[in-house]
Amino acid sequence: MEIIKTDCGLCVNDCAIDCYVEDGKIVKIEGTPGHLVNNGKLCAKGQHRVESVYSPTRLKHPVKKVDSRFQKISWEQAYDEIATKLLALKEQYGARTLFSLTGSVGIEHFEFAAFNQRLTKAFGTPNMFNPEGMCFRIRILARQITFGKYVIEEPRKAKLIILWGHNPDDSYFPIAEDIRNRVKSGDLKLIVIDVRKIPLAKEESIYLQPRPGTDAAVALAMINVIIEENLYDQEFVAEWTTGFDKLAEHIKQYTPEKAEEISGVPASSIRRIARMFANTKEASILEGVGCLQQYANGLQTERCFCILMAITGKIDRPGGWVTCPQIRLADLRVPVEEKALGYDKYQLFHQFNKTPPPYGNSSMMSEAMITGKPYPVKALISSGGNPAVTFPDTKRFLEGIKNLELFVAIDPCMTETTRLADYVLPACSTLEETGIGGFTWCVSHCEPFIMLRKKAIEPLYESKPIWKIWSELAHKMGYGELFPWQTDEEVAKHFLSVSGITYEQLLENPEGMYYGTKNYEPFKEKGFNTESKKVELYSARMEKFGVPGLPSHVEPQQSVVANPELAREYPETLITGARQVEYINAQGHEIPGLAARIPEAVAWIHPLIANKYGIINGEMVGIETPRAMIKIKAKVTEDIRPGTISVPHGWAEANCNFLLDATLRDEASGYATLRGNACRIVKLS
Ligand SMILES: Nc1nc2c(c(=O)[nH]1)N[C@H]1C(S)=C(S)[C@@H](COP(=O)(O)OP(=O)(O)OC[C@H]3O[C@@H](n4cnc5c(=O)[nH]c(N)nc54)[C@H](O)[C@@H]3O)O[C@H]1N2
Ligand SMILES: Nc1nc2c(c(=O)[nH]1)N[C@H]1C(S)=C(S)[C@@H](COP(=O)(O)OP(=O)(O)OC[C@H]3O[C@@H](n4cnc5c(=O)[nH]c(N)nc54)[C@H](O)[C@@H]3O)O[C@H]1N2
Ligand code: SF4
Ligand SMILES: [Mo]
Repeated sequence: MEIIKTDCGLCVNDCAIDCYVEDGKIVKIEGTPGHLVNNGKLCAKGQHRVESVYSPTRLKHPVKKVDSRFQKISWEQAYDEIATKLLALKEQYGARTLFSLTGSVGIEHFEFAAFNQRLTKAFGTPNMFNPEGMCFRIRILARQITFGKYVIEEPRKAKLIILWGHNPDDSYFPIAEDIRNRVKSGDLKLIVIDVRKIPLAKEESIYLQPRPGTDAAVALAMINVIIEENLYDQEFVAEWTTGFDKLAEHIKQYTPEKAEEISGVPASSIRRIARMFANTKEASILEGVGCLQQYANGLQTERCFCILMAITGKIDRPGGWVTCPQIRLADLRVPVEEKALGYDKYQLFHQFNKTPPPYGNSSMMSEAMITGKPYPVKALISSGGNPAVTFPDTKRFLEGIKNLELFVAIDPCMTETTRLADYVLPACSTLEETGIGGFTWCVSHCEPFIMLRKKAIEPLYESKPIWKIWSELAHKMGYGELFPWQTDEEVAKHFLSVSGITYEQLLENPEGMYYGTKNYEPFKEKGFNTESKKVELYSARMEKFGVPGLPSHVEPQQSVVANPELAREYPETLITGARQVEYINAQGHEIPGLAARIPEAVAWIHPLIANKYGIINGEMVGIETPRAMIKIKAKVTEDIRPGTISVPHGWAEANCNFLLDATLRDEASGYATLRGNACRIVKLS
């Protein structure tokens, strides 16, 4: 039996695994013992990784829809027909008529997004959509605005962590384990700010439960306390920040009492945590990856966190938010003149950095497909995502794709989205191709560490690596010279060619290797990468794009305060998408071992609210918003704020995205509001 050391590749945690292969078949997967990322452990999904590779939903060959039924076709025929149709549509409507959409896999698999971008840009369309246009890109942007770079959390060195809208037990288990162990041993103090009483809030911790979408008010009041009580790092603020006076003036209105009125968090608790946070040198805000950004005030909430970290002197210092060198990999993008959807409307998002993000605003995608404005959209290629379940405002997405003349879906599995397509192309899973994996600089590991994601078995059935699918299609479309690579190895070598490390080095280090070292306080040598070379507490550049240079509290559009009339009909507040460790977004539901653990979607409802509607635990209920109603099982629990209903995402049969309205957005970034919406419960029996 051969053991291949690679990374799980199912989610951004990039856990290291040992893949046991016998006669070309994976027979067992274990966590790599002692590995820096996951220390030999796997989450529930990782434990069932073999079943996900051999899932009964795997696509075996390309198919084409004829008279509403899928017919098997050859790769050759699929490429020929798709290429011919795309070029004809370009001729008729212009290149922008093609939208390309990748899901979360397009973020986590480097090659995936890069090849997609290369082909769409060669075609001439700027319109690629990606969860980055609704997931964590604006958290990066807020940090770039403030610090001129993306500094990241270093939680393993922190002595105090504010876990803010983040439940790593479900979404980032390796860091949850570290937090739990260190809280137990007394090495770490923990503050949890969450609408739900998450498992870590039940450890030794301070737990605060704000009204959904009011976190900025709490953070602003913390800044108020820290400034009023002179708890800030005076030396750092004087030497390394700009705009402090403006901030001090602006913040006066946000007293803890005012924040209590807005958020429901007691003023005394805000004072207490502000003091603890300011007085602990090695302290960090560790927030949800997408969560708090997916509110009406998403970008500015992140700015509040940036300011809190900065004025207390926690930037580029151990345990705070630090600079972790990012590996440089070859850039495959081809320049394109046209501007992506949303470029003019959400200028800060698109135009703040010299290089615009390679994404359009996902929240505007369905609208454009439906209305044909600003231009007709006639083709969509969806890969590594399941937008029919995961994109907000499902009804409008389904309406939009009816207007397409060509819909191609690429995925290893048959999903709710691939079923809607005209052509479906089978991609192999990450355990069937070699590529760059194991990025640990990005989320909660904070190490300049990389490993090769190695092929354990040959692509199953007729499936192919995603880069190859894009390349072969490109050759058919006449862009062949831009895609000279023939093998996984050649592609990986090309990406690494500018990185300073070689493919061979990665092979020699099968469990991964460091490619650099972290330096603390690099600003002492070079300053910060902003125009002023300092941390910009107040940002004049934001104002240039029509966005306030200092953050304020902004109510969710449909909250009781913002829209009391609506609240009379829909008095509760919906939050969606709290993660579940068993599933990754909409993936994994077909795996028996996982389905046995959580067989169906459940909505969390506080007993007080359940009583109001006469609902008992386990009863099927309707959750209704002005957009739609879904049926889901009630979980009556005291672990959620009264008046807030939490519905998970990724469940096709109880799809919370039917409930959402993608035209409700964060005005600074164009991100759709995935939480804080008005809802009510409907008793069904
Ligand atoms: N209401 C609500 N909606 C949300 C969210 C929320 O919190 N609330 N969260 C949003 C966020 S943050 C995100 S990131 C999105 C995620 O949304 P998606 O990315 O659309 O969700 P997934 O179900 O992970 O879809 C990934 C797809 O990739 C396929 N896949 C897996 N591995 C591979 C591979 O190796 N190669 C290829 N080609 N394909 C592969 C899987 O089969 C699956 O169909 O959902 C968003 N939607
Ligand atoms: N197992 C698993 N892991 C995943 C994923 C998955 O689907 N499954 N998805 C991956 C992806 S794409 C992403 S983006 C990340 C998401 O990761 P995170 O964004 O960190 O999501 P969660 O860990 O669910 O934590 C969000 C928490 O925020 C709380 N919350 C909701 N609204 C508010 C609010 O207004 N204020 C406060 N203070 N708290 C609030 C919720 O109750 C929940 O506990 O996870 C990634 N990891
Ligand atoms: S957290 Fe689970 S799914 Fe994600 S990489 Fe690790 S084992 Fe795989
Ligand atoms: Mo995400």
